[in-house]
Amino acid sequence: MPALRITKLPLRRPRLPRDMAYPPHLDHSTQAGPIEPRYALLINPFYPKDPHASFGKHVLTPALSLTSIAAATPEHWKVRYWDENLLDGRPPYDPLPEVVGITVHLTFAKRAFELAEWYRRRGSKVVLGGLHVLSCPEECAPHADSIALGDGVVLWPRILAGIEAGALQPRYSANYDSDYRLDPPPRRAILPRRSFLTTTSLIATRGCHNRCGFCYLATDGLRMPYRMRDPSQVAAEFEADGQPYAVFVDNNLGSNRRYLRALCEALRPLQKIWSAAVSIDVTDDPALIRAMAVAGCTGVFVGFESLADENLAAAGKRTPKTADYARRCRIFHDYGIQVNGSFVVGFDHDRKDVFARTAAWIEENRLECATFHILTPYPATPLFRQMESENRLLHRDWPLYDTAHAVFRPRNMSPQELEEGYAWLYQRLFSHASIWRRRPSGWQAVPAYVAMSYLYKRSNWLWRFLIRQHLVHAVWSPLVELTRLRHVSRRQRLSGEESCDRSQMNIVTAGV
Ligand code: B12
Ligand code: SF4
Repeated sequence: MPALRITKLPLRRPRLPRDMAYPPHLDHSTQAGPIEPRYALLINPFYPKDPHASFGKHVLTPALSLTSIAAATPEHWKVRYWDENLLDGRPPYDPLPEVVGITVHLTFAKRAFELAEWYRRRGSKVVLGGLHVLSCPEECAPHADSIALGDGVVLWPRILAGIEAGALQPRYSANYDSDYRLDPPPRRAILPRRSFLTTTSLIATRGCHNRCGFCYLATDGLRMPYRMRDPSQVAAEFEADGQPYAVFVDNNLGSNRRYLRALCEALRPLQKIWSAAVSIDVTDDPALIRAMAVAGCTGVFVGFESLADENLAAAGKRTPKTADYARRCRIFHDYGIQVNGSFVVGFDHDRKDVFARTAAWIEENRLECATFHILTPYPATPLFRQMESENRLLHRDWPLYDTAHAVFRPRNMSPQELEEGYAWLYQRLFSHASIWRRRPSGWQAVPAYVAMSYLYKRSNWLWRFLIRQHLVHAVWSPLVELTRLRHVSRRQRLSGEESCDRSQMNIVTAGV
């Protein structure tokens, strides 16, 4: 492993443009229009962007929360989607919607509450739903006319019926144990297509076979049994959205291998490409990795979390030994699938050398992309309770629980050292030297790899402009289409016994 020292790069604090740091102003003197009955406005609130990471990450693919509840909206309701992160200004208010549905995560809960107050004062009914409402209902309830705990696809029609009848309840709850196959396909037609690399966020499964103590799936009160949609439904949705590239937002598409194999069979005839999050144990079965590649998988987002077995054991993650991770990455690479590794820093067994060791490992194994997170105890998870009982939480300032800030006292370094190490990791991995070190082995693939890397990792100044001008899709399109064409032309070879080089995949593998 190359000897990388954290001091090799001078730490820079990148500039964060104002509209990436703060939400649009909500003027309290603004006169709103009249209330339009049976009009529902669905809002994804603004959250500040991490200047160390790529701004492009936030416009790869939309979350499915709002399009899923839009699909469950009765036909006599008009639905509009508004994502504040697309930098188009504040959400619309003329006419005023009869109901405003807001999705809430802890990092943007404060903004969600501000929006809720603004609309409620003017007479709209406000409904809050999403992960943070489930983990902190008592905190959210005072800010809404109604809160939705759990599956919005089940709850939203009930909520709208309550509004129509003038009998809206303050709280609605639903488990996630409905038959997933009966859910309508998310309503992607309400999305602004020019604003995302692809609007085809797909979800095939719900839940995960693991229960890591730091994961949101371990939240108290969240019961998410493993559920699957029919592979043919998923393929039909992919086809219907008309985009060449899809991103699976499943927690772990590899949780059930038999299912993944069937899904690959259904996706294969589409001649399209896709990426997905999987856990590394999926490589137990190399034939399945080949099936994924043949079905159009160009990239996987892998939650390695840590390169130390002790950390993974303490978090309760069932996973192969970390010493075997490199071999397993090669299996993806051998089938032309690029790897975006997700790493968490700040575990109890992490010392100050964790940053340099992680960077060296990523470079040695030529991971095309990597995403870093500071360990973050999400409220109502086992990790949160542990930190609380050990008196290690520094505060409960939720906007800083964004995995870019140290919100607890780490065991073997100071919070400041943890934040600096995290910043260093991004700086290192986004550096010219590191991008070059991780280039694909086949020279034909290098120009497109370099183009992708520079666009994604070194162009934050450009991303702001592209987002504001609605040029995100246009800029990615040629790279996506080139990747798809190369991939399709190589499938013949992929479906044979031999593996292939890494030269056909060049678009970034989306992941959080
Ligand atoms: C797509 C995605 C993204 C996208 C888009 C994010 C966005 N806000 O628009 C991108 C890549 C930009 C992204 C970025 C980040 N993400 Co993200 N992301 C996801 C992912 C993979 C899928 C979300 C999704 O579509 N789920 C499927 C939908 C259908 O489920 P749902 O959102 O829960 O919605 C259902 C219910 O909650 C409810 N509901 C939701 N909203 C509403 C609203 C109303 C009115 C009603 C009635 C019901 C309702 O109904 C829906 C249907 O049942 C999830 C993991 C996952 N699989 O959920 C992580 C996840 C949400 N992300 C997470 C994180 C940490 C981040 C980042 C902070 C990471 C980082 N440091 O960069 C950033 C920043 C974003 C932020 N501040 O929130 C965490 C959140 C943890 C937590 N407890 O808050 C998750 C859970 C991943 C994880 N395993 O830890 N992310
Ligand atoms: S493997 Fe990933 S999705 Fe599954 S519980 Fe662990 S962190 Fe969550």
